[in-house]
Amino acid sequence: MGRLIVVSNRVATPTETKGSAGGLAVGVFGALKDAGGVWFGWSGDVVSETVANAGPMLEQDGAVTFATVGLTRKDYDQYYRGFSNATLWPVFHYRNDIARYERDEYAGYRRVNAWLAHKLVKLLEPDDIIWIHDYHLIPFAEALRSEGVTNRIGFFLHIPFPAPQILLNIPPHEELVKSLSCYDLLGFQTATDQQAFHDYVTRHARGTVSADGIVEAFGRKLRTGVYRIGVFPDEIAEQAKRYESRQHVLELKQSLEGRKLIMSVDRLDYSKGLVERFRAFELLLERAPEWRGNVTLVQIAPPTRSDVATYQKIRQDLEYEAGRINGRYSGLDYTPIRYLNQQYDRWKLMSLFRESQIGFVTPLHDGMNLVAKEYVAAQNPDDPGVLVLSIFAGAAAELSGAVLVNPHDAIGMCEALQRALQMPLDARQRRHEINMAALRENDLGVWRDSFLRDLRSVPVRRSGEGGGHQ
Ligand code: ADQ
Repeated sequence: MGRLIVVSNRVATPTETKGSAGGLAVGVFGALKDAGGVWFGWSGDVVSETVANAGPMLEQDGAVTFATVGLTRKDYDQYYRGFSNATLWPVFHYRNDIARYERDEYAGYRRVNAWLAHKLVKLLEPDDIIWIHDYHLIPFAEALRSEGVTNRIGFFLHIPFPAPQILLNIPPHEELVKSLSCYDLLGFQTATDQQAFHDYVTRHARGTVSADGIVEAFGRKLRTGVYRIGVFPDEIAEQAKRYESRQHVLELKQSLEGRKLIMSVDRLDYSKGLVERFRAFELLLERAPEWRGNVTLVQIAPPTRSDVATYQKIRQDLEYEAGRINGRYSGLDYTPIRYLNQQYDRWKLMSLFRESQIGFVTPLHDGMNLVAKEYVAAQNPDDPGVLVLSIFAGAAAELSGAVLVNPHDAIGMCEALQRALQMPLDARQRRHEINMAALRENDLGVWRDSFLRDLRSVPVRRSGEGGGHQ
């Protein structure tokens, strides 16, 4: 079995993969440890051109090499802050209204992909398989192919793939899909995302799609599949239980004075539906006065990408909404919304989830949403909380025990909260069992292993076959 090469925009450090990191870093690292290999990507640092060109920096941990490079200010602005996060991210989350397109940023995006690929080539061995992650790196395989690399290369998209009409808003949409067709295997979070890609191929690229997901387009042939990312539910359950009587949980309990607790945890991102969520909670207090003073929403939302203008705006909007709602319904001893802009240790989050009666997860669009899965896994099976989940989270396709809501329907969300707050124990337990069974059937290991098995089974190219497997 050849080594595994993982490429992602950011590389978790060896320490992160062992401790507080989210499931993804742990899952990917597990595969790397098994096969041996390299995890390659951006270090997260902005550096001078000399330092950037001197990379990659190598750090060894057992059979895994962590290889990282810094980005220059220009590369960071064009590739990361620009095309990745001000064009691709909003459009792929159906927010054309706040997306921008700048030709020089797109050129920078392609240039950085080509530069990163060039850096990686030197670390490759002939029978390595290469797994590229996410929207920052769409042109990566094309860049590797143009350097003569014939290894198997797979790509997993962590975010939604938009319907063709939406994708057309990005002027070089065809080049992007052509770049995707240079992979041997394309993985999506849900069947809806895979279908959207197929629709683009048949309607806009004069390509064909067979029943087993094989796509032929741009003179290339590739495989597509659905690989739903998951968590390790039993590990989370164990962690949540182990930390349930720690100081932070006891303090929270004491401060709630018997009030019900609704928990929400997200990166501070406009795709997560935070403003709509606050308004639905406000509506609960407005329409059901018996809950005033008796239920608290804890929203944990650490800022991300804060140098992208649209992220500054969502932060201001939320601060305004939290202040307005708290001003309206607070008492001397009661604050309805506790809004915290902080990163928390994973184990702390899981134990807080276990303390709560509702997990309120309402993105407007989300590839999967691991918080929804973590919330379920962290519950006490003897007295589980209820997951109230947006139909626009990828996780909604699996978690049929959740109370599903449309985040654009404030009254519907308010009614769902009321229902969840009053749900009897036996109904909560039934829903929890259904959700846990779904998490166990499709855990993080299944996601990782099925993607890698499919990638390893792709026929090997002969040199000269740069384009796509035949
Ligand atoms: P994200 O948009 O980051 O991921 P999500 O799937 O919910 O969304 O993952 C967030 C992770 O960060 C979770 O593991 C969560 O516990 C952790 N986290 C969030 N807030 C935190 C905080 N305050 N402190 C500590 N940890 C925190 C992208 C896509 C998703 C897709 C994932 C994985 O947008 O749709 O599910 O990748 O593919």
